[in-house]
Amino acid sequence: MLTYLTAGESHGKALMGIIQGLPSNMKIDLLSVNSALENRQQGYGRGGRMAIETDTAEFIAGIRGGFTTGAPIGFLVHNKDHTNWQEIIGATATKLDQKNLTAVRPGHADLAGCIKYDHKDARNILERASARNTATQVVLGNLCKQYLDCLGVKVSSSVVSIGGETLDKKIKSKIDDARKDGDTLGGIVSIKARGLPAGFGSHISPTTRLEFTLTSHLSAIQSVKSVSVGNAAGYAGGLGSKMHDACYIDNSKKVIRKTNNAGGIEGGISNGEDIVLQLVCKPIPTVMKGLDTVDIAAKKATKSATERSDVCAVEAVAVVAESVFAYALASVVVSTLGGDTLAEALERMDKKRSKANDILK
Ligand code: EPS
Repeated sequence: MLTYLTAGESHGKALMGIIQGLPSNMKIDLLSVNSALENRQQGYGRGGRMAIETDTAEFIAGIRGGFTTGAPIGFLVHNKDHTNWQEIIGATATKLDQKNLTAVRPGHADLAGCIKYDHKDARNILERASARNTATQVVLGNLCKQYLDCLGVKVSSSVVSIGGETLDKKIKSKIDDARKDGDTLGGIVSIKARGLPAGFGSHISPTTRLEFTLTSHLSAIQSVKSVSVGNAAGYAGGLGSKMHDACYIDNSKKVIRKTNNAGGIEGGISNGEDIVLQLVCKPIPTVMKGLDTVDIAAKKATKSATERSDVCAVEAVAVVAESVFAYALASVVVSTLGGDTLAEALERMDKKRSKANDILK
């Protein structure tokens, strides 16, 4: 079983993560982990924090001499900005009345979190709710991506649109306008896995369906409000005779398709086509021009608080989504193939692949 746990506050000393269940003897490309972290920091519309941080993973367990040992992999991502927050965030912090946030931001966890955990200062909520934690998901997701890569499965992502625009130039000017106007933007991200053979996930129970695992993890990313599989919008208006992906036989007696509206999943099981999902991301909830809200300390109407923030983080979400997707897919692959070592997983993956290719032979 593949599991992970993360901890850390946005302005705490460091973010941390542990992932357990990856096989032994897998070579880890540490540069790939750090370049994924760097990619997460990029994108037009990111805020001032990204100029402060140079996110890198410090591995402290489970990798020896560049190879996994089979033990839990533990790591830290240090927050450089913590030097400015030492007395405000942390176990020994004393200045608990500084940087309070009481004019709760609609769209953020501030209000619901304060109600749930009985806080009067949303700082206690937002530090953990912040998308800063996605750095840990990028680290562990990149390890999963490398695992899938070893097994011949390639995971990728792309930005489909931002603020309704699809062309780079229009996107940039839309982000510039939003920044000038003290506003924020969301968008759509697409993710894909190529090379996954048929037979992962199962129709036998709702929770064993591949969509269950993939969409539940993806929909829990901070800004994500919907996750769809394949050509969901097309299904809404299309005819069954046109929308379902007809099967044909090629010269080498393999089953092939000419379309992939199903996004590579039928009956909760991978069918050998690319796994394709789309995510809709909301605009960042810290809106500089302020939204109508309430101050939970002063108990009166006001405008929402403004923290330093991003105007648009959709490009970063693509990197995060790719990582979370890699984890979710790897968790299904690990459960299906098992294997303590990478060699065992590889042998079982080969068998799965030949089984799918040989159905007509
Ligand atoms: C983020 C770090 C945060 C924000 C952003 C994501 O840093 P700071 O709060 O110090 O500016 O830039 O978080 C949010 C937009 C949010 O709503 O929490 C990061 O590392 O990605």
